Amino acid sequence: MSRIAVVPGSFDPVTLGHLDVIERAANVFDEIHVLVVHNPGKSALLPIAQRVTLLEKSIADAGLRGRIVVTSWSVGLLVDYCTEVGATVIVKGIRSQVDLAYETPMALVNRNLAGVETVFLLPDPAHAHVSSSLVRQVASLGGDVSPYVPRVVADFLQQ
Ligand code: COD
Repeated sequence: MSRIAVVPGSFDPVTLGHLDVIERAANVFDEIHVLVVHNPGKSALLPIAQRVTLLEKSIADAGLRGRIVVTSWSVGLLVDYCTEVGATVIVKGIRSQVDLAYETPMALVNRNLAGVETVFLLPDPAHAHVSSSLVRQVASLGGDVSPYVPRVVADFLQQ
């Protein structure tokens, strides 16, 4: 039986930290669904469809191996998507104790709701300080975001 894992996020925009986690997940699981989900707690920069396009191009440019699907979800719980596609695992990237404290209650609720387990992966320390909100801030003030994001994202934000 092939193991499907969902890597969810706002990806607003995708960063090198996200890509690192997606690659690590693809090395562990048979099939990865990178899922763009609206986070109501954050004010968005990019429309969902744009985030999906930038993710697809970034994953292709990075030459990531394995079966990786990019899509979005806006009609219910994250675990509803997992059930729909037969995914048994959610993968989250953990940069710090703050991420762990934020993600742990969600992981427990997702397990209670649908029996979906959460696997936490540690990124390359080189990307551990990178976040989409930092990228949005640097870009909005005219700074160079190329050290933090895939080339296609840097080019897009520069336009
Ligand atoms: N290195 C490693 N990991 C990273 C990095 C980095 N540099 N940057 C981000 N990450 C990780 C984050 O820790 C997170 O795990 C993931 O990548 C996505 O990050 P973001 O910022 O793009 O997305 P978020 O944090 O806004 O997450 C949005 C979700 C929709 C995924 C989240 O809110 C969620 O899981 N919602 C569940 C909705 C639901 O069903 N709720 C009910 C039960 S809990």
